[in-house]
Amino acid sequence: MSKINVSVILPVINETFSLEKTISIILSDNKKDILEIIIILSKIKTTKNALKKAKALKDKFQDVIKVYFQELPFLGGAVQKGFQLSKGTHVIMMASDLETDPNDVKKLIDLSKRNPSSIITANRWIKGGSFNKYNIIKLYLNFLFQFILKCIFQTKLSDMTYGYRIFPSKLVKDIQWKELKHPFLLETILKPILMNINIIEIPSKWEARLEGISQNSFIQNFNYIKTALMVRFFWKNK
Ligand SMILES: Nc1nc2c(ncn2[C@@H]2O[C@H](COP(=O)(O)OP(=O)(O)OP(=O)(O)O)[C@@H](O)[C@H]2O)c(=O)[nH]1
Ligand SMILES: [Mg+2]
Repeated sequence: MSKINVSVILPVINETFSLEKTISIILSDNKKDILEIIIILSKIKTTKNALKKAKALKDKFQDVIKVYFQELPFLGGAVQKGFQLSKGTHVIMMASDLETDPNDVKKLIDLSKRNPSSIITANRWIKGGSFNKYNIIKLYLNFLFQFILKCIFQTKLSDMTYGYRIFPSKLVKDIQWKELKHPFLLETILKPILMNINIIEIPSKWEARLEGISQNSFIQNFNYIKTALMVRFFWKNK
């Protein structure tokens, strides 16, 4: 078992109690392993209430919570800022809207200790995983898209669009990222696949958010196809 310490990146737009619950579960389950929780806010889009909540949480957990504003726009821009700032040996990418179940952080960290150079990624499609209140059309399209990705990337992974994973920090700092919007979540697994990084899956239960709305419109989901094709056919690791 390796000694690791973890930076958790939490992008925030309109989450208040969801952000608080996410943090309280992460800290109560993993206090010893968490080096820092990096909250990334948008100066333009983050709501007043979410900003207030983030600041209050930072005051409450001064030794572990850090709050920053993103420079590049959108979700990809926010997470990329978190990657740059992270000081841990490993970094967790997840959401603050409770759609990425914070109870699974412990499993991600435990597996990462045993496999420190691997990526451990959450999967809603394998046994033990599920979708609760997911849009039915999106569910079918998601299944079909995972199948296409499996074929073109020659991989056994079956949930490449779910942005809930732990990475060795050095890996995410070394890769040059391109996407700024939601397809960034997909880019963070496709590039490591092409680099032959070992990737381990754990089942996870997706649950629709109870507050705020997603920043991803239905039509934007089709941009994931472009990302997949660009990475597969035009990306070269430096
Ligand atoms: N700082 C920051 N956070 C963001 C941005 N876009 C999304 N987020 C946060 O990132 C997390 C995931 O984004 P969502 O918009 O919920 O998208 P999603 O659930 O991954 O995507 P869908 O399942 O397609 O709705 C949420 O906690 C958002 O508040 C952004 O531009 N800046
Ligand atoms: Mg969400």
